[in-house]
Amino acid sequence: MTKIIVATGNENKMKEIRQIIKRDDIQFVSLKDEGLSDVEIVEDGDTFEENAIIKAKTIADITGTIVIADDSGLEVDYLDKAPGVYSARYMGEDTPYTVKNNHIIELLKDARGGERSARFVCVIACVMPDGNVITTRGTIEGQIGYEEKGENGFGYDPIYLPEKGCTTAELSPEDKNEISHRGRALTAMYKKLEGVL
Ligand code: ITT
Repeated sequence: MTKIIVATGNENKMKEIRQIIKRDDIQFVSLKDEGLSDVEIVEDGDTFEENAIIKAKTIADITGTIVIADDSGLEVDYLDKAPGVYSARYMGEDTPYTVKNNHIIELLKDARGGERSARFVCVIACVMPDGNVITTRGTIEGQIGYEEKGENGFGYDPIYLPEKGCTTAELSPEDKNEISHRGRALTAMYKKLEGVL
C-alpha cells in the first residue's frame, strides 16, 4: 500500500481525488488526516503550476513522503481570465459561492454566445521523497451559464457549462470526474507515477 499525502484543505477536492483514482494499493490521506492542517502554506505563485508546487513542497519538506497538491480555478475569457489563480480568494475566501457566482453572471450580463467562454484548469504537482517534482495539467472548456443550476460539486460548478448542456453541478460525480480538469490532470499524473511507485 502506497500512502500519498494530498496537500489540500479543501474536502471537496479530496473527495473527488479519491473517486477519480480508486485503487486498493494507494491510500490518499489529507492534511487533516495527518494532523497537518495548521501548516502555513504561502500560495504566492502567479501560475497554477507554481502554486501547486509550493503546496506540495511545503508539506513534502516536513514529511519526506510522496505528496501531491491540486491548484485549480476558473478562467473566464470575458474577465481577462479572472478569477484564475485567485478563484478561492475571489471576493474573499469566506464569501459564499452563490454570491461569487451571481457576481460573475452579473459581470457577464452583456456577453452573448462565444463571449461567455471559460475553462476550468487543474494542475497536479507531485513531490517524490527524493525531491523530484512532476506536474500535470488538465482543462475543460465551456461557458458561463445565465443562472446557477444544480446541487452537486462545489465552488463555481453551478454556473459552469461544459459541452454537455448542463452545469457541472448537475452532473453526477462520476460524469463530472470523467470530463473534468481534475479528472484529466490526476489521471495523467497517475499514468506518470505508475512506473515509479
Ligand atoms: P487548497 O489550496 O487547500 O487545495 P483551495 O480551495 O484554496 O484548497 P485552490 O487555491 O486551488 O484551492 O482554489 C481552487 C478554487 O477554484 C476552488 O476553491 C473553487 O473555487 C475553484 N474550483 C476548482 N476546481 C473546481 C471544481 O471542480 N468545481 C468548481 N470550482 C472549482
